[in-house]
Amino acid sequence: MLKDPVVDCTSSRQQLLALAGALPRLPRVDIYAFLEAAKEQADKLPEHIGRALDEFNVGGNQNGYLSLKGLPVEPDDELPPTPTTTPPPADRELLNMEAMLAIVGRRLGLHTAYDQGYGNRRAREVLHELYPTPDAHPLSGETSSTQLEYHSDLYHHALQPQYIILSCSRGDHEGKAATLVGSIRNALPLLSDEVIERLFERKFARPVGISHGDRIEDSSSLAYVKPLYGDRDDPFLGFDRSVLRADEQADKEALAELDSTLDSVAKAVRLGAGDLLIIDNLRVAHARTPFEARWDGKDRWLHRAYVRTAINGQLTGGERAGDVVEFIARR
Ligand SMILES: O=C(O)CCC(=O)C(=O)O
Ligand SMILES: [Fe+2]
Repeated sequence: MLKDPVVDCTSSRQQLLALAGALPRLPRVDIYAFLEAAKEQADKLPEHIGRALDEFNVGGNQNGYLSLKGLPVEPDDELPPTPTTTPPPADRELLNMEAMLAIVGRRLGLHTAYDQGYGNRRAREVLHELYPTPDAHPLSGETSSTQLEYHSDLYHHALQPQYIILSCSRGDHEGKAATLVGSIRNALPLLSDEVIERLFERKFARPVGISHGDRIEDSSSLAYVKPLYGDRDDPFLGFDRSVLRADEQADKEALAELDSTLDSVAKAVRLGAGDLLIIDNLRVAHARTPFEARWDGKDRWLHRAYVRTAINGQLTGGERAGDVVEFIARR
């Protein structure tokens, strides 16, 4: 039976605040120490939350995400204005939803920063911020008025992280922004055998210099990805509607069918203040619908981190939460 992928945390508010209160106040000053402290608190999570995370961590679920609601976000007037530049200053005090991102992530695995292959400084941070900007690159999470198309994060990296965690300090004003999660477990039965075969066998070029949140578009360096890989009956997925290159007509059609099928099965998650979303980045592609930014200091504000687990060769021993992984192109 399909379990409801939503965990209501409202009743655990005080306990969660106590866990957050035990973390260092300045997370960015010593990220290793911060995430080590988060690990200690992760072991003390309220039972029903810890159990839901542990179960999800064993083999995921059908829809490819788990959402936590009712986490102890600050009252809106106690939050700083939504940022307009990143990364935040190293002396910015810990926010409750950053604490939740850290503690939940440490229950699941190791927070990790990724060099994306072209010197993007922001990518080397472990704790990311997502907020709309007026002149956002069309493929970046800083967009607002346009749809952010289906993609997996860092699928061109050989050590692609299993989880993307998004936690929300502020939702968008109108509650319109939806994160769409299209699970390969739901899409696979709807794809033709011929398309599945092609998506397993063909390698598609992915220019390394194009990334969400970066403006450098050097296409001289390429990674190669198979959109489906692993277990034929329960495959992993690595996909980007906007960026993967196909020359042959049949390849283009296979990618288009994958895209529309993921969209047809996608679930919409609207992140509001106090919500946290764990995306199984190896089994889904995600997108975000357009919304209206007002640039009034109260725009949508998410915190994000990537988490590695022992799945699919991501860890070989000796890794720590807080590491920065150098770029290794998928081939
Ligand atoms: O804003 C969202 O809900 C998702 C953003 C995203 O997918 C990204 O930044 O890569
Ligand atoms: Fe993304």
